[in-house]
Amino acid sequence: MSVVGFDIGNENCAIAVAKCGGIDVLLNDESKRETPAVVSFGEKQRFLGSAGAAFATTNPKSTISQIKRLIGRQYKEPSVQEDLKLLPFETSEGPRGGVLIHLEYLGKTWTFMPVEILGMFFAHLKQLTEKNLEFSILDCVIGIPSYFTDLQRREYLYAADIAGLRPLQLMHDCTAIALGYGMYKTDFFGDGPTNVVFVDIGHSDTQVTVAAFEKGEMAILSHSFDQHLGGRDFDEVLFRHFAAQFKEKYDIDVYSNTRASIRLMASCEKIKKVLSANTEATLSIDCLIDDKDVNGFITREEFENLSHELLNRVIVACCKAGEDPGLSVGEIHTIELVGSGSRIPAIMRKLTSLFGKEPMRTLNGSECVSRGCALRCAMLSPTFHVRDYKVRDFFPYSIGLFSDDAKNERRPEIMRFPKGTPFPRDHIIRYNGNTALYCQVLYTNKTDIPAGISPSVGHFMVSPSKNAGAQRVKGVVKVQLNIHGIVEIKPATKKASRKGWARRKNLTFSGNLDVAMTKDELKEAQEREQILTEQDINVEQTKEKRNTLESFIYDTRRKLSDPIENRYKDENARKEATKALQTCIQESRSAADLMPLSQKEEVINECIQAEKWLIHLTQLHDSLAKNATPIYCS
Ligand code: ATP
Ligand code: K
Ligand code: MG
Repeated sequence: MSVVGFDIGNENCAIAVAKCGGIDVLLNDESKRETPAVVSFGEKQRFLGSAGAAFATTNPKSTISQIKRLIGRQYKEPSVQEDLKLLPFETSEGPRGGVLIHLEYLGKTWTFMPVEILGMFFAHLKQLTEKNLEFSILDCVIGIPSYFTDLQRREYLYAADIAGLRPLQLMHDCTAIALGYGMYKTDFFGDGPTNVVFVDIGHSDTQVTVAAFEKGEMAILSHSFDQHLGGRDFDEVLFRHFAAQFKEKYDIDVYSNTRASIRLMASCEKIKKVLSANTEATLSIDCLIDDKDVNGFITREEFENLSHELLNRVIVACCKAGEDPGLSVGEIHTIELVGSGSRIPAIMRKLTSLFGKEPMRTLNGSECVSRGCALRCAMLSPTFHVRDYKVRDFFPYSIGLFSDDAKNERRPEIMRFPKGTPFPRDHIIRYNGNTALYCQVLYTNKTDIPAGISPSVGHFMVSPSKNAGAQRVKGVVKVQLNIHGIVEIKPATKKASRKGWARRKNLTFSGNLDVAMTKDELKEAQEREQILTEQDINVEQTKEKRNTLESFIYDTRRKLSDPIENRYKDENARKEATKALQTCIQESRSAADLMPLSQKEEVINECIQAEKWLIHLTQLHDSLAKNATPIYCS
């Protein structure tokens, strides 16, 4: 029995499973512990994860990466437009203002919502896990950035649904890290809480969380973030630097060429890594544009100067994290640095001078999120017994419920989950009346929510049901900030006002909190996922069939081409081989019947070739047999 934790990074994903013996990080098809978050649409099949990443430069228009950046966001948001500029695939505005991805696949144009692509990727992670564990899985905990909005969280749940996963919780990345940290660390618990700052710098974002640990429990004191600051921004600094240099030196405009841009960006990421271990680095790319080979050189110092502003933003995020709980640096016990984006030495230096002590790297920086999630999943799963450990998380936004009466412009506030609310959390609102109550759910502090994001979470209406007539109806409505940090509203009816009459279902409820996907869209996405998966499986099976066919042909050829004397000795073997080849051809033909047209043709052609060959050999054999004198006859 195992339960699973997924870390979904913008670049790298990790899978951890909790077993009775502890927590393991799984290896993917390439025996790596991290799987690139990529879905590539090839000529006839999709390539996911590591296999997909290989197509980033050769098939850029149909290779979808950085999907996490597009989940639950609006096409027109300026930061989305910035992201899209760097992504080579085609997009447009989709349903409800979201992003729509367009690509060519299997001879036609497809459009996918980011949630569907994420669903495909989740399905891939699920498949990798199942292959490893050799049984199927359903329950999981998935890490999410703490800055995710209601809509982004909902989209994650839909993507999981498309993939056939059941997230017991969407867990804030840093809360997962802190859980893994607190659960196993027992040495520092003295009197009162021990405050630890976790800094996670990934590919596209930075998250900073302060947690207070005590024996048997932990509480998150703050989450802060810069959702547009990660390793890729440092790559971009180098990219701009070299693009300008190459313009001057070689008179080439890298920006004008998608493939060249992708290649230069990949080289910049490489030299960024080189600069983490060396004080200088060189770059050279063959035939970047117009057959021109380019060369570049940069020192670590130059790179740090170019990155000055980015480095300061890491500090800004850390300072914000200390503001909410009102902690001074003296009250911080330790700083733990995770995420591969944090490997730039200047970051360590900056943090050391901010906190007055050097941050630690005691955690495995690329596995700690998935490990924490797996641990959490074990805690939530009834099939595991985990030592009692209390986790109190912190909701980073303030959410308010406002009565949205057309006549009343003031929109009185009905209730609020203030920033920092531990969740899951329920709030009951009482309803007593005979008219409909319209409610708006809004983020109330615009400075907290990511820039460009709509403050609206949604709206809903509660009204007396028709059979209540004109009489006043009493009821309660449960507003919940659920375990995923999503607002849910449920009517919980009590009794009607007439004495002693217990009336159930006397309130009707309608709402539009759930705008991530319509039922039809979800159904369509699930059906498409099934079709696409079948296609992938078919192609894989075709490959297998072809391999078997080829090895059969090879094998039979070897047997049939044995020296003539052996053939007479081993007439049975020859017959068997011939028969086996015939069966193989037959099987391949019937498999081909189920395949899409283009593959069918290929397999049938192979079969025809094999048949011709078989006939030729049989004839050859027969004619030889007629003319030769058997050397040995029993
Ligand atoms: P996110 O958490 O933002 O969604 P992620 O979890 O996929 O993304 P990580 O795997 O933590 O991101 O980090 C990836 C980033 O780390 C990349 O930008 C990569 O270039 C960078 N990186 C990896 N190794 C080094 C290194 N040695 N020096 C500098 N940067 C590095
Ligand atoms: K990661
Ligand atoms: Mg990450």
